[in-house]
Amino acid sequence: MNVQGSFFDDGDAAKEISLLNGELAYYPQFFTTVESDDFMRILTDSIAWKQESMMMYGKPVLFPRLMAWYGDATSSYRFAGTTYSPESWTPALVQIRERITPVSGHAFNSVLLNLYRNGNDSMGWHADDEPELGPEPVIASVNFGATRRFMLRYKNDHSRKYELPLQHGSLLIMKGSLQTYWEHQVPKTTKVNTGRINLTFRFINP
Ligand SMILES: O=C(O)CCC(=O)C(=O)O
Repeated sequence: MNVQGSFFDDGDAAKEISLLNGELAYYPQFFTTVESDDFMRILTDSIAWKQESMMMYGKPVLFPRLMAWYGDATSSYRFAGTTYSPESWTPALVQIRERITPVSGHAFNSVLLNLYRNGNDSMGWHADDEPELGPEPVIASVNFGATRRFMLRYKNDHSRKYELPLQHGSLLIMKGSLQTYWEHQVPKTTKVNTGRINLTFRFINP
């Protein structure tokens, strides 16, 4: 695979990454290990996880992961053909949001949570470019649990790629025109047998 850039060996310093037509900021140890262990446990136990499905060729197909949608009452979100109404913010989600808001320089009114039970769970290529997110959305992605590969590819030239290992306690901010020009995925892997929770904080235009 032609990976154009990655920083598996770059240590734990925060980084700003400028891609062609897209910006990322990565904070590998945004939360301490103790905080991250606590959030992993609390979110696993307290979130209303569901295995949702989408229609493909007239048949329901289960998403290969568990999901949940939380936020302000006004922040319904439509993706993959279904409109999701938010559950109310929990104390842990409010705490995480308060920590990431000043760094992101952006207000968030909702969060999509994904629980990857092991390496067999995944998310396919897509961009977070739904109209209710606006033209250049700032999306803050928080990660707890197993490290998984976060891969990006340029929409008009799939040989242009980038990838990051999103580790326990990390924060990744996606911004600028990233969602217009790039897609991302979390592929399956046989190397991971443990769970991972990803939270993407968003602002939905009511
Ligand atoms: O799990 C991840 O890191 C990716 C999540 C994602 O792509 C999304 O929520 O749109």
